[in-house]
Amino acid sequence: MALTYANHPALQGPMEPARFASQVHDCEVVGEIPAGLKGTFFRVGAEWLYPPKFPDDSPFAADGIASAFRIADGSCDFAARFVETPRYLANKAARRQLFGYYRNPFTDEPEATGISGTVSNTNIIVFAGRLLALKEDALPYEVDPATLATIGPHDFGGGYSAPTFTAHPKVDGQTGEMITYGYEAEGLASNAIWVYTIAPDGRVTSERRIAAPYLSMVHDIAISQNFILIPVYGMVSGMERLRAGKVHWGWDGTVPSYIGVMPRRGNGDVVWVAGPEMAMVHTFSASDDGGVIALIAAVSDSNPFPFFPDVHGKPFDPAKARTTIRKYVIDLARPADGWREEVLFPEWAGALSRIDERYCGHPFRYGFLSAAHPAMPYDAAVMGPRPPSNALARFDFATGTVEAMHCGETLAVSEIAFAPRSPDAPEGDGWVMAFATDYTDMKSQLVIGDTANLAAGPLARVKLPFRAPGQIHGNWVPDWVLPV
Ligand code: V55
Ligand code: FE
Repeated sequence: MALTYANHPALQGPMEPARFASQVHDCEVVGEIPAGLKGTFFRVGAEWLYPPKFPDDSPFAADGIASAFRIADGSCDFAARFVETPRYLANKAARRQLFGYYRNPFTDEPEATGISGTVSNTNIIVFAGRLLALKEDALPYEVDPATLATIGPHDFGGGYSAPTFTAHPKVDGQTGEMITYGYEAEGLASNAIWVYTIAPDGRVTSERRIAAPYLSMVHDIAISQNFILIPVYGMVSGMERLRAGKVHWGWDGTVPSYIGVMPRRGNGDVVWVAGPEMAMVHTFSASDDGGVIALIAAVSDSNPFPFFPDVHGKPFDPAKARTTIRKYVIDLARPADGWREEVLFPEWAGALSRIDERYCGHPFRYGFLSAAHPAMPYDAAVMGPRPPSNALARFDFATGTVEAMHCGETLAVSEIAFAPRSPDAPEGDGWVMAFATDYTDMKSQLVIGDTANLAAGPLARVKLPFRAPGQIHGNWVPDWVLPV
């Protein structure tokens, strides 16, 4: 069958796959990249090398493509390259899509039997000197930071024994220790979560095997000084729905949500605190004081993903998918009381929550979000009727105030990244950046601003001469972690 996107309504216009690897030496810069900004912005996104077998499949099943903006001395080089997973290589050789619905091997073509269907498209991090592209249904894929060439799956020298690894591991900002986990750790549709600590040199130092109240998407966790917080909510699956040939997840608004509270140290049990319907896909961070935990997260009232349909047939509700910044307080003396929820900045909508990572696992003051706000204008004739994320905002949780940089009326802005001004700069002081695509000329750029004056607008726009691959998550890696 000829390769075409015509019968894929979700892959038109700005969503049309940009399937090429690319390299741009010395990008055009409008404005000035700050002289002190030195490092690499690594990002990873999802691009269909071959269109999905099913036009209604989840975009989360598209192939991973890693990219890098390398910044030093006021200039920037760019490169992008597919992560060469077994699935990517098999499809490339067959010149067609061999895999079926997102994380449902029962829907794969016979030629895909025995080949991993993972796509390494969700996050990309540097840890213990290695660049790792992450997808929560498999091990990390190691990528060469200089060339973006794929090296292969990474299991921390055999110390990491779960078959799956989250896209959102947490690294303690003071000790450098990683707290990470894999869910569906005992096979497809299992409710097993295996939790690990990994030393800064990459040695696995502990493994604990727990069971979730039910199988759900455990996309992100949070850590405080003393606890690991594990959100479980109605994004559910099971062998029955997989055998029935459906996309991996469905939304069930009738099951309780939980936040699992697990001690970081020792062998204490996880306490599952229950609450009403919600989807806590991403967290900012958490802190604890005297057994009272405060967790801040980006949360929606119900299903945030239209491509994972309701299991009871309820229509998707965009209002209930709106994601806002919320605080959850749990008193461990009274876990049966559940949690107290507070919406902190109700006018700001955004799902990709970030902090100054140097404060991960410790009391923190600032959150960062690429977000939409009624006072941030956009050109509806170009962008469509839904307010796009077009502002980069820093939220002060101590004072309840927010500072924001408007990026442009015709820009769709991806996740924010924060770059500290120096290794020991005060919390939240430095630069923000985000990948964006301008819908007027369909070309991409990296927008850079200074936290000292976000309202002044971007300091620099690093311009690409094409629309670069989309992004799920990205991370700024300063030159003091990985030399440019
Ligand atoms: C998410 C993204 C994924 C995935 C599961 O944003 C959850 C949440 C890009 O892939 O596979
Ligand atoms: Fe994520």
